[in-house]
Amino acid sequence: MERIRSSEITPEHVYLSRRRFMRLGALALGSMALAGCGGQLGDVISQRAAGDSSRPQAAAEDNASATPDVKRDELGNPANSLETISTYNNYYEFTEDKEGVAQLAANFKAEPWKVTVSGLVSNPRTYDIDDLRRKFDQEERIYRLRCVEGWSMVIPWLGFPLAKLLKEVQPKAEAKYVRFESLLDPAQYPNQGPFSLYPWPYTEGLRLDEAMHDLTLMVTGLYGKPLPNSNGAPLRLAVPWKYGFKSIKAIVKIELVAEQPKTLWNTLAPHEYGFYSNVNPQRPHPRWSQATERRIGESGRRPTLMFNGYEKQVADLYAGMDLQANY
Ligand SMILES: Nc1nc2c(c(=O)[nH]1)N[C@H]1C(S)=C(S)[C@@H](COP(=O)(O)O)O[C@H]1N2
Ligand SMILES: [Mo]
Repeated sequence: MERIRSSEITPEHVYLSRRRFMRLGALALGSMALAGCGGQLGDVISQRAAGDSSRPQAAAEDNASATPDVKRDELGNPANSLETISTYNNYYEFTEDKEGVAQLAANFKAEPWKVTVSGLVSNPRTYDIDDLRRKFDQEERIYRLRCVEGWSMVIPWLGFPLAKLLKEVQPKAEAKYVRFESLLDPAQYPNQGPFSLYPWPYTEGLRLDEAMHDLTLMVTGLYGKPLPNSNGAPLRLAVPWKYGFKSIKAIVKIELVAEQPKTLWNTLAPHEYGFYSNVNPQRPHPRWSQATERRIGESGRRPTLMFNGYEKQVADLYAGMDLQANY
């Protein structure tokens, strides 16, 4: 199991913690909240200190890079292990603690499951997860996942291009965006309780041409097996050239719409999490640099690649667009 030092990343939810702190304000809670704050500031500082200088060393024991049959992405990067991929997760419906998700998700009810595809389409449909598995050939795609927090993994997903599903429902001419919605179920998700400050359900969105791009994958599994609950079973998205939060988990609704949809992170902190959120090493997050990342399983940091290394495939989508303004 890889060792993952939390001091090297700055969580997405710090903004929210700060807001919560300001809202609560109460003196009695002051010291507690400050302790949390200090820890997060410490994280930012140590991340800065880690800097760009340290070269990534050979992939760690976990990646089994010495093993000849290890799966690799098209750049030769070894995939992370199933163990690591399924036990280091961002899944805020359960908890903000990455290493706590898997346990809380152990009894999640991922079947039966239905997903509705509706909105500006000629042929709206509701699919059972088994329909999707049967109807569309499941292919393996080994993608890099780059979290906006500054860490990354290599994951052998199993799934099918979203474009195949969208073609079946036949988007109307007015459809310009796709809106995705995750499950809302406080009985299953401890962090969807009455005191949660998140605007649940988790929502995301893509422009229609992004959604139709061949790299955009509807994911039903990984390492050739059904998707672990902690990775968003039974159905999630993988959009490898965008920051990880765009790859929404536990999808129950897909809607074709005319206007750019609101999304959870963009609603919470629009200056930090733009609608596009394409991986861009030249555009720092307001609270940290995006120039480098830590590949889980490696020591040191590696340079972050434009569009997460998928520039050749996707740059055309953004021809003529100001990528600093449209972040
Ligand atoms: N529904 C939902 N989808 C989500 C999230 C979440 O909290 N809830 N977290 C996002 C973030 S921030 C990341 S980095 C990836 C992590 O995916 P993984 O745990 O499979 O690596 O899922 C994304 N999809
Ligand atoms: Mo993330």
